[in-house]
Formats: sequence, C-alpha cells, structure tokens
Amino acid sequence: MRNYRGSQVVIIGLGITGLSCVNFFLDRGVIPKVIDTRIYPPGIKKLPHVVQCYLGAFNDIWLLSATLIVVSPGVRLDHPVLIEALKLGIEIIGDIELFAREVTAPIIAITGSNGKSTVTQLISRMARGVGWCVGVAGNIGVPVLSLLNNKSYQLYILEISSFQLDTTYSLRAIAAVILNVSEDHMDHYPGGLKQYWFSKQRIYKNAKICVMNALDPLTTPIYNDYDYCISFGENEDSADYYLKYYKGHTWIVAYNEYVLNCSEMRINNRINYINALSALALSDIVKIPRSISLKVLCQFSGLTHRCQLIYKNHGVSWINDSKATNVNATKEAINNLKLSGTLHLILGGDGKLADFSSLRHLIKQHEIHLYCFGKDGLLLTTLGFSDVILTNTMIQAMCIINRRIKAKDIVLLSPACSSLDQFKSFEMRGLIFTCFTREFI
Ligand code: UMA
Repeated sequence: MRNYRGSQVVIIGLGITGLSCVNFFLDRGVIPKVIDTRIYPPGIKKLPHVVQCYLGAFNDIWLLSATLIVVSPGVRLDHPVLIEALKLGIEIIGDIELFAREVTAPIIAITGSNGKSTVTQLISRMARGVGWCVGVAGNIGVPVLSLLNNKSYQLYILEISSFQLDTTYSLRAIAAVILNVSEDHMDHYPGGLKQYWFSKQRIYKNAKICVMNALDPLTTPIYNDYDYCISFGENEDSADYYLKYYKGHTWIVAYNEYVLNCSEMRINNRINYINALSALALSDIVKIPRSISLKVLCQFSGLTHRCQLIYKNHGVSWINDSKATNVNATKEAINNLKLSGTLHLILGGDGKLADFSSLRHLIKQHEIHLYCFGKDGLLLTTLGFSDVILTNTMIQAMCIINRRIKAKDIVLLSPACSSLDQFKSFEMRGLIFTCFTREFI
C-alpha cells in the first residue's frame, strides 16, 4: 500500500476508469486534476467540484508538472507529452497498477484477444459457487478500484485488456492466463501484432502459475519467473487440459481423466469448449471442488451479445454477436454456424486499422451476403463478391435484410469492429440490434 500524500496527481480520461481513480485519490486525501480530450466527457456530471478539470485537449503544463500521471485504458501512451513526461521521470500508471499496490487477497488475471469475458464469468461463478466472497472487475466493465470499497473479498478475478497491462507493473497474480492472441487494436499499437503480443505477455510477469493455450504459441510465457505453467488445448500430446473425441462425444479431459461430456454443456461449440478448459484449469489452481466447476460449466448459457440467438422462427434466425470487435471473433462466429440458407452478415464500425483480408475467403466459401456500415463500411465492402450493400447505419442494414430474408436464412451481427464510431459501447450496439429484431417480429 502506498502513501500518495503530497503527490501532484493528474488523471487522463473522465470515463468510468477516470472517475474511479478520482475517488481513489480523494479517499486518500489527495485532490487530483483531471484532463479529457473530449469537451463533454461521459463522467463530467459525477466529478466532485473540488477537482479541477481541463477539457478538449491535453494540458501539457499540468502533465509536465505532475509527479504521477494516471491514464485511462483508451489513452495512447505514445503521445509526445507523455513521452516527454517519462523522460522527466514522471511516473505513468493505470488503474490496475493502483489496485495491485493495495490488495493482499489472491488475484486471478485473465487476458486474450477473445473469450476473456466468458472465462471471467465462468471462473467467477465457480468461485461464488463455493461460497467465497469474490471481486470481479476490469475490462469486463467494472473499474477495479471500485472493488476496494469492500474489504472482505477472498479472491479477485480480473479481466485485463492489453491497454490496461501496458500501465501495470506490480501485478502478482496467483494464476494468469492468455487465452489467445490475434490482431486487434492496431490503431493503438504502431509496432503491430508484435507490440500487442508483448503487452499481453505482461500479465505473466511475477505470476505464480501461468496458464497458456497450447494451440497458440503467442500465449507461451516469455518471462520465466513463474512456479509452473499449465496448458490447455485440443490435443493430448501438448496440453494438460484437452478435448477428446470418445464414444461419439467430445469430452473435457484433465490430466488424462475424462471429466465432462461436452454434450451436457449448454454452450455447445468448440470455442466455448476451449474456454471451458481454461476456466477448469484456473478453478483447479484455486482448488474449487470439481463438482462445483463442472456444474457451472453445464449451466452456463453464454454471454449477452456473444453469438446470442435473439429470434428463431420458420428457420429464420437473428443472432447478436455485437461483442465481436475484431476479425477473429467474427471468423469464429461464422465457423460455428450450421448454414442451410443464406447468411446475411452485418459488418461495420471502427476497424482499428485491422487487416480484414482473412475474412474474404470465408465470405466467398459460404456465399455470404454482406451489409457494411459505419466508419469502415466502405473498406469492408471490398471483402464481398456478388451481394454487398453499403449503408450508413446498422439499422438501415437491418431494414434491407428484413425485406429480403427467407426461410432457413440467418442474420448475423458480428461486426469485426469496435462500436465507438456510432454507439456508446458494443453493449448498446447489441441492444439496439436486439430491440429492432424484436420490432420486426
Ligand atoms: N480519453 C481522452 N484522451 C484519449 C483517450 C481517451 O481524454 O486519448 C478519454 C475519453 O474522451 C473518455 C475517457 O477517456 O472521456 C474514456 O476512457 P476510456 O476510453 O479509457 O474508457 P473507460 O470508460 O474508462 O473504460 C475503460 C475500458 N475502455 C477501453 O479500454 C477503451 C473499458 O473496456 C473497461 O470496461 C473499463 O475501463 C473498466 O475497466 C471497454 C473496451 O472497449 C469495454 N475495452 C477494449 C476491448 O475490450 O476491446 C480494450
């Protein structure tokens, strides 16, 4: 636990993270200053009057005279004034770092390009199933510092993004997992996939046990100060937790013991079976009884906005996969579908400088009808072949699809892009998709 009294603290970003940081410092008798490059940032109404705020741009004088700068996850660290601040020896950290310096209860830390919210939910339900008092926060939508109000947590389960890892130094997880690494957030990482991968690897620093994906070499720890490493994957030769096809069924196998027939799970696709392997590995590390872990795996029906079936009638299905904010997530969603009619795929939003080309083959193979909207809509139309429509908004795309759809067709919102060009969040995008789908029924 640090004493921040006397520190000149400047917080960048007045979203949910920034506000939680303001409260953290006020609770410790330090009045921070806040900067946000938006004129009207989301947290402005909740900012206590005692805190000075500079809006619309960075305030270089404030930043260069600070002793501690706390940045929100969405802030790029290669901004010239932040580089200058680092050269002057000013400390730049994020909210996970503040949190890690305060807590003593064990932390399970989860990152990855896809699946991290699912695994966070699974392991949280398992731990709560034992009756433990569990704090769950991070990229999943709850700022970690909000957990400090409750001193009785026995275990913390944190979903951590690459942005958050970039400003974290003191995390010492009892178990840390990188689920997978595929291209995302290339607009934040000028060094490309390598730089993004390096950020993800930071979760393993000082971790006691590393959990890696045997199918994805980029999840192999590059630091070797851990006690031991556990792996999950599809193949018994390479993984401790793996899937095995046996007597007509896929099984979850842990250290060569058949523990669960996957047909008993409600989330019945391969990606979720792999997520289940990693959640089981984590639950075994913290010694959650298998009976409880397996019960949770069987009962879990998936996350809202993640391949969520909104409507099905006469063979027509509308599926909300708004959480697919990168190319790999969209590929997984398409690969998991059983297609017998036409797939109407809605793509669009802010592509974050992603390379979309790997989707082209899949779109051609399944003769997918494409509807592209938002900031990168035009770019996305180049992925299609015969049937491609460009609209300004997702709702316009939905209206067109609604006029064309026939029995056995599937409508899939799996945008491969961030929502932030047109929506407050991916949740809002998914909610609007859901509401309009119900409107059509
Ligand atoms: N801001 C600036 N200057 C900048 C960038 C941002 O002033 O250069 C300001 C914005 O104007 C805005 C504020 O910072 O007012 C928002 O901060 P933020 O974008 O860091 O968002 P928060 O509201 O604090 O939410 C963040 C995470 N957001 C991002 O990483 C972009 C949330 O993850 C997370 O749930 C929350 O902290 C709690 O930990 C969201 C996300 O999109 C879901 N994550 C990305 C993803 O999953 O792909 C990484």
